[in-house]
Amino acid sequence: MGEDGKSTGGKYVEPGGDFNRDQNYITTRITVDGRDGYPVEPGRYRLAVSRACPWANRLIIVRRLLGLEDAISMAVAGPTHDARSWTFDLDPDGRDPVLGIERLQEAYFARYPDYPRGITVPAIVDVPTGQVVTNDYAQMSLDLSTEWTAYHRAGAPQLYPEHLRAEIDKVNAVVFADVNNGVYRCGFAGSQAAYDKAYHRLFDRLDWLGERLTGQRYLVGDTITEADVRLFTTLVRFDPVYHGHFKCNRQKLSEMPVLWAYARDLFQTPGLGDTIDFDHIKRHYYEVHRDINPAGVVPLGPDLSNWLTPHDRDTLGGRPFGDGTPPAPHTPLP
Ligand SMILES: N[C@@H](CCC(=O)N[C@@H](CS)C(=O)NCC(=O)O)C(=O)O
Repeated sequence: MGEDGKSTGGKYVEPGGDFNRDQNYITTRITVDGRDGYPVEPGRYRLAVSRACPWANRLIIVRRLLGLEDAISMAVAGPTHDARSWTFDLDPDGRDPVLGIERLQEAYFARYPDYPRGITVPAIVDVPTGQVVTNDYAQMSLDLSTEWTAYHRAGAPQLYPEHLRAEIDKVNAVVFADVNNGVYRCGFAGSQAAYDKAYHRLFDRLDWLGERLTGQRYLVGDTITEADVRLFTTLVRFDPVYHGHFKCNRQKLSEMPVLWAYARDLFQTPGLGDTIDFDHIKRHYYEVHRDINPAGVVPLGPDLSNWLTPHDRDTLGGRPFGDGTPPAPHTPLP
């Protein structure tokens, strides 16, 4: 929270100009044994997201790939927000129909009346009490894979298989630092030196990822894992937002052949591309970040029809869902 009570989403710029992300989360976990007071229980929890947000997008994808739609319902906030953060303005009367609230802030304050940090998505809310359980997005998606197994659909893929966890964790750590958060570090840099450093760090890592993905279809092993989901939600925002708005402009994604084909392959895989709403994505960043885009003008481009062009990544082998199956077509999200 900023000094004026404005939610900052846990972001601030240090005196030297470096962007810093507040990584203190509500770390309560929903587990099979309920050790934090919140046992896995179908129908009890509601996942609050915005389709604009890359961190929330991961949860939307993982929930869908694992077939947890009936076990965990979803509240979808609109793409933009004001100083008090996310609102349920897509719902007919501006209220989430299950939680009965207009703002996600209400669920945070129900748990912690003086909650001092950003009101962020994704968050999981305990429906009976209306309280936020967790906003720890990284742990949340791993827990959907490992704690909610009893409610996975038949044919759900293994997104965090035990034998690959160490490697997935390693890749996730560098992808978070240099790419997922790296684009923000470029966009919110408060000095030339901080921007230069962030830019090189981002593109060096993208080069590294491009090399890694030249001979293999997915980041770890031969199936889609949590690591691919995390990289995908940043890549899909690259050309419409990060290239311009965040000045990540050495190349567009569509000018980096390997990463571009990799991203298109994932985009065209059921459960990934069908969660993407480019309009929400663009409106969120360009309208909300008035500090770096004061007029709030949303660019009309780029032309995004290129996402559906052939990628030829299947020639590398790989089995997107391993021994599992793709998710069924879904009801479109709001
Ligand atoms: N809380 C996480 C990720 C979630 C996050 O930053 N979500 C953004 C949207 S992409 C948000 O909810 N911002 C709310 C705000 O700025 O008020 C973090 O900051 O590392």
